[in-house]
Amino acid sequence: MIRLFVALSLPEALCDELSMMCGGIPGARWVPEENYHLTLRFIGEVPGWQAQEVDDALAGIRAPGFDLTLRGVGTFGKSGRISALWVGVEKTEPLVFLQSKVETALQRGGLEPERKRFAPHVTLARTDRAAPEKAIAFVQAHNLFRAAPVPVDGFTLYSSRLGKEQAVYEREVEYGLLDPKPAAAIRA
Ligand code: 2AM
Repeated sequence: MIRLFVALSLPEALCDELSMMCGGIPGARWVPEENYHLTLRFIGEVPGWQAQEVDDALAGIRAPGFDLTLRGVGTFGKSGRISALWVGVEKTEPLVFLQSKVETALQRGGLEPERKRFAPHVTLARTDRAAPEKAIAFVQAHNLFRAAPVPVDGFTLYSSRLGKEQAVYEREVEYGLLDPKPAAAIRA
């Protein structure tokens, strides 16, 4: 069995920028910079034969590249507990288009439909062992964060091995996106 997910990796300079924000919350488990990513679809544990079908399905995707903009900071959690801190992502049309292509391809590859709504984010920390006030203060301090847009020209099938402290992610396969439409073609 292999644990898989489909995600966008982020350029190193952007990861550096994100990691510079991190720190100052006792008990938080910060995601190591090399693990930052934007999940398009969590797949979970599948047998080897199905991983092959997933790969075949993803390889058939045709979608244009686009610019990705990270902005804002938020939390996941419920009933007064905050489980994660993340940086938000502008939910643009080409990003949603790619995510829906991935979803359709994976269903064709035999996976059950994803029930959760797509909420694009980059997780910075797990905070279930931290004081919620500290996580809230972090959000208030960084809420105006906005990164320069970065070009996205592909997406990645990652495997994940759960470690004691942090998961170990491996880039298994990279898939290219089509050249984005030139501005002149969009105006025409
Ligand atoms: P998260 O960062 O919001 O926790 C690899 O585990 C990636 O898949 C993570 O980015 C994680 O999102 C995402 N993911 C989505 N659903 C998941 C699940 N049920 N279990 C583990 N990871 C999940």
